Amino acid sequence: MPTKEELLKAKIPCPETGITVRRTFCDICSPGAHCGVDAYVKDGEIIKIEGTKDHPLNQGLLCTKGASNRQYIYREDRIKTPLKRTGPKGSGQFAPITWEEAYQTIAEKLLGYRSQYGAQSVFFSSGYSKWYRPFLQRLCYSFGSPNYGTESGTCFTSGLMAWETATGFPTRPDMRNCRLFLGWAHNPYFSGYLGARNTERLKKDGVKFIIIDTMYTQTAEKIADLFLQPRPGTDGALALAIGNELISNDWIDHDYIDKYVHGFEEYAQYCKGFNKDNVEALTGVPYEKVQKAAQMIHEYGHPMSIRESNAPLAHHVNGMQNYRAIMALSAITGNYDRKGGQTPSPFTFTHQSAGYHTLEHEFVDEARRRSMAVPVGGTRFPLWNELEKEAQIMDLSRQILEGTPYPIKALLAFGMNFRMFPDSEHSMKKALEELDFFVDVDLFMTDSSQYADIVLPACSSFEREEFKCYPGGYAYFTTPVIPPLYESKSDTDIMCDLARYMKLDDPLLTKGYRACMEYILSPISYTVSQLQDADKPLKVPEFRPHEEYAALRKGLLTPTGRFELKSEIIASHPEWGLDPLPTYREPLDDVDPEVYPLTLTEGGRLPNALHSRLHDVSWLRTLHPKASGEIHPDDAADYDIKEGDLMEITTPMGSITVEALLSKRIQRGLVSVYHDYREANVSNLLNRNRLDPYSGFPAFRSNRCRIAKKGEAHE
Ligand SMILES: Nc1nc2c(c(=O)[nH]1)N[C@H]1C(S)=C(S)[C@@H](COP(=O)(O)OP(=O)(O)OC[C@H]3O[C@@H](n4cnc5c(=O)[nH]c(N)nc54)[C@H](O)[C@@H]3O)O[C@H]1N2
Ligand SMILES: Nc1nc2c(c(=O)[nH]1)N[C@H]1C(S)=C(S)[C@@H](COP(=O)(O)OP(=O)(O)OC[C@H]3O[C@@H](n4cnc5c(=O)[nH]c(N)nc54)[C@H](O)[C@@H]3O)O[C@H]1N2
Ligand SMILES: [Mo]
Repeated sequence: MPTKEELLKAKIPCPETGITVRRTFCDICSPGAHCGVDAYVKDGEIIKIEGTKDHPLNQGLLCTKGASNRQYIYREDRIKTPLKRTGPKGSGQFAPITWEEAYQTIAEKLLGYRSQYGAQSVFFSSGYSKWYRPFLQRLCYSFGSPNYGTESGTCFTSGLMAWETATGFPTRPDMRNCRLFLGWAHNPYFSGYLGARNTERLKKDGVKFIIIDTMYTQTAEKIADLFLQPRPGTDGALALAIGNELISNDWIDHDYIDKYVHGFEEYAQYCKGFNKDNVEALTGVPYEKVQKAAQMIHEYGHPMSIRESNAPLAHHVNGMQNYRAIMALSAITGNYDRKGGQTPSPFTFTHQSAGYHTLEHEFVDEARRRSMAVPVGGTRFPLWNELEKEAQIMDLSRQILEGTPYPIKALLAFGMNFRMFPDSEHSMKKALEELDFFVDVDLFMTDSSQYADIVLPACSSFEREEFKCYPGGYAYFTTPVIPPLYESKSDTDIMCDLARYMKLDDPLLTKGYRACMEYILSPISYTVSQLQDADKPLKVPEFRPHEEYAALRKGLLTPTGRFELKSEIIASHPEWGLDPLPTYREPLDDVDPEVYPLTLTEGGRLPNALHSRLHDVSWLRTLHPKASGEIHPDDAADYDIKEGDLMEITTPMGSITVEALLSKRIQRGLVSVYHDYREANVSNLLNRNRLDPYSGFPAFRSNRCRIAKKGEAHE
């Protein structure tokens, strides 16, 4: 028999050790994942974690980020109590206050701005976290402000808008049932490890892969049957050329187009402009590869599933139009609303499609008022405003600093990272300095929190209860595995408390998280307690799998009821100056190419990092310790730069210095920099006005730059 010490050392859960295993999930990365976690708890502390073996998503696996959860949640800079700022902004001088004082102050201030400047002068924002969003949105609308805006205004919404324009539905690839997978900017080895596992499984099952990426990635190397390497932001021209090739070879689905597609003739005509004479000059991809792609789509593309990755395709001044040009391939080959193609997937909860309905949208919409002002960004980005009816957060700093069309006085932020914004120093950081009142709710004391008037401590997913849905009809309701650390609270409790302190006329929100979730989940058979008792995701009886052609036959949610290659929403608003067809324009600005001969792409994902939140977690930081920039060895040779040298990258907006990494995976002429490093903030190199006029998205992935050697590797 092992001794108690041995059992403790091996962290064995049993009565002798007092260790218990409790279940929750990791919420560090994308809302789509949230892998199941078994937390080993002793005396209220998490001493070990493992992936949950019978979790339907991760089946026991965890990635590097997930495996570092203990270091993440026990970070030294966790905010311990509510704080109020006592020194100048940015000085780091704060004093602890009680929750009571914090709530009283916030309520008094926000209500004061509401009566003096109107409810729209208060902005309610969210960073990358998604789990609480319907609550924040409802809080905002119940307060009377139209200004709810989130990080999705740089991430996900451009792709969503492209689908809404064409079909009216959010849409996802039915990868599991396809014969050909078109992975457009798809490198799950870095950005979603479960996607990499699924991709490898399909490859073994004989699925064919076309991978289109600006870099020769692990996915290109291991998976691709055909690899195309365009220059950043030229994907629209490439997709239109593939469309042209499919049409001129008559490799399209005429019956499907006749019945379900709108604007084909005009689209086909427009595609003719992208052909063997210009495609290589426009995109860098040899025409033979375009032909080969079209041929593979013809041979294997029934069904064909396309994954257009939201961020790298959207992060260009022409991003949404490029995305629409790629989607068009699904329509002309008859793959939309088809098994193994791309399927309409209405959201179940917080941007996730799980195949059943909840009352999330009712929960938000019933608090929305008709008379509210135009949200921030609504005038500048009219298509966004038409489709999303939320604020486009990319226009927030401008409106704070300029005060037009109306002043923004206060910001209630859940997770604010000013480095998320282009030209951060002069945009969002400056705006935080200028704001009259800024409340930041976060787990950690961040560089942005330094500018807050009040800072509130949020707890992690291990310390709260939370609802989550998963594809395939699953519903999961966690229970806290440890109590909230220090005086931290769950974000949704903070929102509901604030609704009470401000005495908002919202009988549901003021009842708290549980009551709201019971309402939101009322269409499903399980109660919140039943879901919690199960301790793992349950399959909901109301789950309805995708039914081929159902949406097409019923009529899509577009003005014509068809898949609109030519958008009638855009056509009916000529004053917007936007094109109804997925037209193409060059992604780079007109900065002098003689002075800035290279292209800067930034924000590629790293397996060990997630935006700003993991660079301070030491296990993960050691995997990529320095801010770096990747270049092709031949470009490096031109500038006498060697691996590890210090390299200065300059754009018209400024310079940063990073470590040079040489890689043949990157194409010549391109410099790729990872983002959110405090000591080398690449966002500062970007022009904050280089935004996609369709979506308002910034051009993180295509800018002109130049480089210079700044020092030798050993310095
Ligand atoms: N330069 C550059 N900028 C980018 C991008 C890029 O590629 N390059 N990508 C864009 C994209 S796609 C995205 S998604 C965004 C990322 O958006 P960001 O909002 O920058 O993402 P994070 O840094 O992960 O999180 C922001 C803050 O939320 C806090 N936080 C974490 N969990 C919680 C929680 O449960 N509650 C609360 N209240 N706070 C929490 C974190 O500690 C952090 O301070 O950045 C965008 N900006
Ligand atoms: N480890 C980790 N995972 C993450 C995140 C993270 O920060 N870290 N962030 C999450 C978030 S918020 C998001 S939005 C997703 C993003 O997820 P992804 O889109 O998968 O991530 P990226 O690495 O930005 O881009 C994928 C590929 O697109 C290529 N690419 C870049 N620009 C272009 C282009 O113009 N055209 C083409 N064809 N390819 C291009 C890149 O070389 C890269 O290989 O990742 C999520 N997953
Ligand atoms: Mo994102």
